[in-house]
Amino acid sequence: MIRRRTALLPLTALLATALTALPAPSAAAEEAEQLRNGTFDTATEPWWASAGVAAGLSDGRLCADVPGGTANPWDAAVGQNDVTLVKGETYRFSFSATGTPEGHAVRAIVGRSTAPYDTWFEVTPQLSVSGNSYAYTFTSPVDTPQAQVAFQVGGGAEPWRFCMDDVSLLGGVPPEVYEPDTGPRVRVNQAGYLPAGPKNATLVTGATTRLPWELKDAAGAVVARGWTVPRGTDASSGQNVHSIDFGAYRRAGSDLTLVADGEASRPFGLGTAAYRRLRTDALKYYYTQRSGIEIRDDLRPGYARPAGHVGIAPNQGDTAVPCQPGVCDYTLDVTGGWYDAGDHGKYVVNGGISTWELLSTYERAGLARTGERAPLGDGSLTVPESGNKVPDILDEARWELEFLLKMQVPDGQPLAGMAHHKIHDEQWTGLPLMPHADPQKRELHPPSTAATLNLAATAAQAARLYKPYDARFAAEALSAARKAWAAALAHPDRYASESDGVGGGTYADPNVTDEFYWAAAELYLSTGEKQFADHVLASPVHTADLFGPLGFDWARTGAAGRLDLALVPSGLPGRDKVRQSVVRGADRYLATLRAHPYGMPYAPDGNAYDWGSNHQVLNNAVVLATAYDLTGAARYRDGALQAMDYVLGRNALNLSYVTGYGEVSSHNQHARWYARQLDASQPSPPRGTLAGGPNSSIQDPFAQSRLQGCVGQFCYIDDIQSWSTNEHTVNWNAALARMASFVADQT
Ligand code: 9MR
Repeated sequence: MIRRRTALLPLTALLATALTALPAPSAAAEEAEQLRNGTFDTATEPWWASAGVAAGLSDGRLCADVPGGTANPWDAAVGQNDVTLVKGETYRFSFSATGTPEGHAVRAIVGRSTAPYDTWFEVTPQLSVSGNSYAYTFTSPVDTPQAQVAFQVGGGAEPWRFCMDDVSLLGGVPPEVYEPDTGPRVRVNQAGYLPAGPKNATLVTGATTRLPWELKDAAGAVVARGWTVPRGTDASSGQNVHSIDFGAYRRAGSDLTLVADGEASRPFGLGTAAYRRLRTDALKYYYTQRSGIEIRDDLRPGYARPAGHVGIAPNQGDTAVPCQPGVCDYTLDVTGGWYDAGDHGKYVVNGGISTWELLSTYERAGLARTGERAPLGDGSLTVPESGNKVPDILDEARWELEFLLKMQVPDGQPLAGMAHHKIHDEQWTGLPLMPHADPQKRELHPPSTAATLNLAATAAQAARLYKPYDARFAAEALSAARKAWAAALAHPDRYASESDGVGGGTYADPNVTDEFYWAAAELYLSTGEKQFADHVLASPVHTADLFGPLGFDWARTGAAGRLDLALVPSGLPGRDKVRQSVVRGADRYLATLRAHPYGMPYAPDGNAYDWGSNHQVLNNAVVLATAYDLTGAARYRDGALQAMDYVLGRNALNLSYVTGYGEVSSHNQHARWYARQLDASQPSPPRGTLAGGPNSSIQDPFAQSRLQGCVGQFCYIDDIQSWSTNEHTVNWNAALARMASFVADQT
């Protein structure tokens, strides 16, 4: 819900939400129109129309006859160039428009008028024949004299007519204040609690002394009661809060509510079924992310689509992908794998940690006292390979592994054995865009040491896990891992460039000591060879504290090695110390969680929430879960379970960050092919898709225009344009899958 600054601010005094942290409106810049001739009284100049679009003056408006049969919105457009934008200045972009016949939408953008055509603001409103006025506010992330305002009208099968008038881009306006609709002030895990597990909630209130609470069943009868515990001001939200512990109530049920301070929470259940479903859904997410294969409607109703990037026009790949100019003179078939996120890129760094976390979900299930492999087994995920007698989770991970192997530089080429860092489009594409409809040139980017070690680590891990099912594949993976390891040793400092971020993400990581450690650990666990044990024992990472506030992720992979060395049996000298280090890390996360009124094992320095913070919370929970697996001490299991509460609704926004779980959940994640917010014919992301979550750096213009000055948990918006707070990715969902599997195993 978006309201203007003049809106009443109910409860703000006591909620002390992000609003109070907003900077005072800057000494108002003069409001100034940036567009020329937006009224079309006598002419259409200096507006342009793209080839094939007949545009002209009509009743004091600009009207354009749009041809049918184009593929993408930007294939037909009208616009104006040479617009100046000032970084940090807020603009009101407004226009009126009609579309004839009914049913068309326009993609209105403010972006760069030259390559790489960055888009700084975009909206895609539905048009009507009778006409509407539209107005939006955004803050420019750049200084440039070369912006354009464009109305993209392509992508339709049939010709239609677009008319517009009163087009304005007014600079110097006050930023718009976004006030999230956070619903009832009692915050619970909306997906539910385990009957035998901990049950905690958070109350947002102005009260500073304890208040009574009641737990009500579906019929409204009070089944438990108690007192809140005042916790003061929570740094992660700026709110005054109390915590509620109703763990003594253990009867399974649905539609319970927790009532305190005159407010009833969103409904929740006490049961185990939701977590068994979540384990499956979080893993099923990967099939619809697959590249190079048709997605079947019988397997994922509503998500069918043609195979992406298999060399059928307008796709240009991925069957024979060249390098970026000057990088290599061969092409590679790199079909397959998972698309990384909402984009069509495929990245070895990030594919690696994602594959590891799925493989480790399976590996843990076979090693831990509460682990169960059957729910991950053949037929569990309804993928095309179901029925092949191989656990479905391994079939899914293999889809990515095969791609990772294809990214290895072939024998006889310079840097043979290394892995290309990534493959993606030459330019960023707009939204929505189905994978098979992506017309961009695809390119291989230079090999990197980090990618090579991601390949070595995951292929080595695969070698031990696939052996019972496919000895040939296991052997092939191991030899690729060895080759990659040798290549990384020979080229230990080839880093992906921080500036190689056009058309895809950089995933640049200037420190690969941790990747060396992780790869050596996996190679050791699969081969038992001394050379790898020696590397592990000599690495500074082996004794470093890896369990800091932010936790582990695609760039900080030491923990992947450490957790596996702790969990997977081996003869590593000093293995007890390794296990103790994980338990010590878990103790730290437990202390964080207990001090946190929202009960989460995440309190980043300076309250600076990281990109993808939801998965950082979950990865910290993985450390707690592993400590439980290692020690059997219930406090670690309970800590891991509590971390899930945060992700599933016990948070400042009162929102479940997992699509389809809880009464109110994220469902507009930044996505090119689950883009329902932009195109009603597309689906929302599938059930079990995790949103990235609060990100204090709010890198995208949409978030910048809505969330300036946000505090911690409030740096999030469930809008498809907010790629820095609301994307979905294969690595984030892997953390969700691993935790969902752990929780389901506790039933
Ligand atoms: O999550 C990634 C974040 O940690 C990085 O800082 C950023 C820049 O490399 O990229 C993020 O990942 C994005 C990737 O680059 C491209 N696909 C979508 C990913 C999620 O936004």
